Amino acid sequence: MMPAEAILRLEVLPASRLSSLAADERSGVLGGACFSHPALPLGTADLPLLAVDMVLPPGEEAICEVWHTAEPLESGQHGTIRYRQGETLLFGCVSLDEVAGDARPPLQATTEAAYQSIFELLEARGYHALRFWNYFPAINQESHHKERYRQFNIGRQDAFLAHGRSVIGNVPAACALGSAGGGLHIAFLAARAHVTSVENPRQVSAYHYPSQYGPRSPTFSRAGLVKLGGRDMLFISGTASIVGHQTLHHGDVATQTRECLHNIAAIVAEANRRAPGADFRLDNLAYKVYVRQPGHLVTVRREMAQFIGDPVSVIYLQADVCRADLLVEIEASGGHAIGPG
Ligand code: 3EB
Repeated sequence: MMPAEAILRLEVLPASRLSSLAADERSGVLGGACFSHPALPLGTADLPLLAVDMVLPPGEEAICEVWHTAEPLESGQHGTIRYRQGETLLFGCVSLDEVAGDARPPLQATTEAAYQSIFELLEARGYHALRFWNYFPAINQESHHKERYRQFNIGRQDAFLAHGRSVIGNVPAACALGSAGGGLHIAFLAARAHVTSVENPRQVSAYHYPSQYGPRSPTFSRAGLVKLGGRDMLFISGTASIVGHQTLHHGDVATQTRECLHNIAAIVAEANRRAPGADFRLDNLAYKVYVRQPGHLVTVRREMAQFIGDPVSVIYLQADVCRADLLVEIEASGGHAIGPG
């Protein structure tokens, strides 16, 4: 008998293979994101695939993260959001130019509008946000007397507040990285299931960061835990070399990488405590690693191998991280199937 297709599967594949996905494979694609420099015209308007301008390691091809599901799917559009939904899962993406409409910085206004529109969609269809991926250029640059990451945080939090959502506690997992160009890009995964936020006992919750990091704390949890198709799945937010609320190991990428991995290990332990049957382990997660300086890649790869061994899936990208003193950020997910179908 053929094994039943998993309710959620992550496949990492070269962008060049996207166009040759067979019709039966395409029908099961929930959505995803492709990374290349410059961003590729994907020619997949029927699927919510985000095209992000991000630099890959030397010699590496444009790469896509594609989420597949066994659920029958339908595509749709809500304003500028492209999405695809099944009975229990929804994936959406939106790419917007930053436009000034009023006195607010354009990035802040665009972020708030994008999140408001996403929340409208999720509320109308009864899905809970599980994981957001946020990408926009010049994340550490200042404009309108404020760092752009801080502008983003204000816009995001205002959208949560406008929709009567809590900005502490049960908030979605996320990451926010600097892209090499383009506008504001957001992808999100949502489920018709209860989502549990997981925090890291080694870190102050990001939504409680003190105001020295910005007038509004970032609205994200350290991880989201959800049970889908009888399986526990874990979505770990972008994780950096932060203990308490402080950046550790300034200028030392090897130690920062190890601190990231200690933090991920702590989140995994916390998730296993909440979902005792799950058995999340560092070596059965799929990783995405964002390295600020291309010259640090060799060191980060070595530290990853030393700490984890041979993880089932890793993507390396070059991106600016949301604090100028952070050299590396690592995200991960597990519990879903990983690899080609
Ligand atoms: C940190 O822990 C590092 O603003 O959505 C990690 C994950 C970070 C998500 C976000 C930011 C975000 O504060 C930065």
